[in-house]
Amino acid sequence: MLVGIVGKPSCGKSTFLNALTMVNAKVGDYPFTTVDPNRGTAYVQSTCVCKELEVQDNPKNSICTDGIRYLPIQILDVAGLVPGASEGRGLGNKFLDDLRQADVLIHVVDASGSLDAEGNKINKGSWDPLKDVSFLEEEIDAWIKSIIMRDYEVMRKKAAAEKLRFSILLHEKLTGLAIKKHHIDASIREVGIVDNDVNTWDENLDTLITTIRRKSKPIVVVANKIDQPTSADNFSRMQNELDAKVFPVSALAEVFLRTEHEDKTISYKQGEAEFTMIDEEKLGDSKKQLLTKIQSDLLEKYGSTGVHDVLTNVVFDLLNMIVVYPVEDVSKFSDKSGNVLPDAYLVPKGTTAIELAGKVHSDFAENFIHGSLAPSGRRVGTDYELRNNEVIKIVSAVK
Ligand SMILES: Nc1nc2c(ncn2[C@@H]2O[C@H](COP(=O)(O)OP(=O)(O)OP(=O)(O)O)[C@@H](O)[C@H]2O)c(=O)[nH]1
Ligand SMILES: [Mg+2]
Repeated sequence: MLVGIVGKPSCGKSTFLNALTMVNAKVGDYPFTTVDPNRGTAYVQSTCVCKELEVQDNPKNSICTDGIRYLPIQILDVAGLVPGASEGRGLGNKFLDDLRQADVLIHVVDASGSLDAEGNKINKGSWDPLKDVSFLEEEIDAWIKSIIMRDYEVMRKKAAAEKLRFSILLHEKLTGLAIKKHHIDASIREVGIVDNDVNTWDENLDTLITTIRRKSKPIVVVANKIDQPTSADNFSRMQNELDAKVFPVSALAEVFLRTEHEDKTISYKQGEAEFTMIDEEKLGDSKKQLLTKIQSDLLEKYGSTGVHDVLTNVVFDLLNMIVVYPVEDVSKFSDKSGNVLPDAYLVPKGTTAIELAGKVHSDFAENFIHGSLAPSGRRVGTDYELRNNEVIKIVSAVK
């Protein structure tokens, strides 16, 4: 799974990536600080099944601390997007091409309304952040359309001559954008296009593209810079007027708290509503004042800096993921080498035993015999739908 961070220049994308991952991507108060994308690994939290099973685990592909599993998620922070990017403005299609593989987008918006469409500083509060949301959606749609239009006539002719289904040609065209066949099929049904009637496509193409984009690259909105005085009102308007889920966030405050935690001046755990001061002398007066302000204006008001709530929501609500634990030994919950609950997999809700087998090893799906659930040992077949925190052995003919 790849999460893309998008938004106009200087809205705080790289700061948000740093807040999630602490990778130290370059941050600057001028547009296009980021040109080449920055990648990082963030960790989403889930209650580990080790607690329920009362075992001590030895995680391999994830981390477990105090009964909480931390599962790695790949995050990509790209260059800023300006209106007209799909026609080459700003860094143009480079930005968009970097996003090809993203399965979901986090749209970082400057909620304080202090940057114009191009990310230049303007008077505080003088820009309406709601406009950023529609701009971005329109740009992504225009980009997908430009890819389709390159071969639209050829596709049309081919479909008419060979009586082919449009969805198959469209999938071939869009597969490089991590757009799956089921996204296209569901969108065609929703828009009411007749798959093998070319004439019904033309008039519905724009609606179809928007529908495909919503399904294949869903967006959550981050109302960033919520620490600024002009942000609160904009945030409530965004919450009321947008279809997307909106989160109040201060990426800068999260980076500050985590840096101080690493410096051992405070004790702070990601996502929490409080911190404790450890070394007041080392902190000094100005940092102490800033911390008091963060406590009263941000943590007490919004419950946290918001950064981690966004990731949790993306993974478990928007993408509807569950966590499952494949093992080799159902009585010990271990792999071949005896590691207990070594791997935790994030899979979409509704994933079947055979689909999980394919994710663990492609040969396992082809040679699937059955699944065995732990601790009961109950046998399940190919179509068995996995539940959250299921521990399962895949039994296959492959040794
Ligand atoms: N007050 C405040 N400032 C922030 C916050 N997040 C980022 N900033 C500031 O916004 C400016 C731009 O931050 P970046 O993270 O470089 O923004 P970007 O979106 O990556 O910018 P480009 O790479 O140029 O597209 C910097 O001066 C940051 O310190 C925040 O939550 N609150
Ligand atoms: Mg950046």
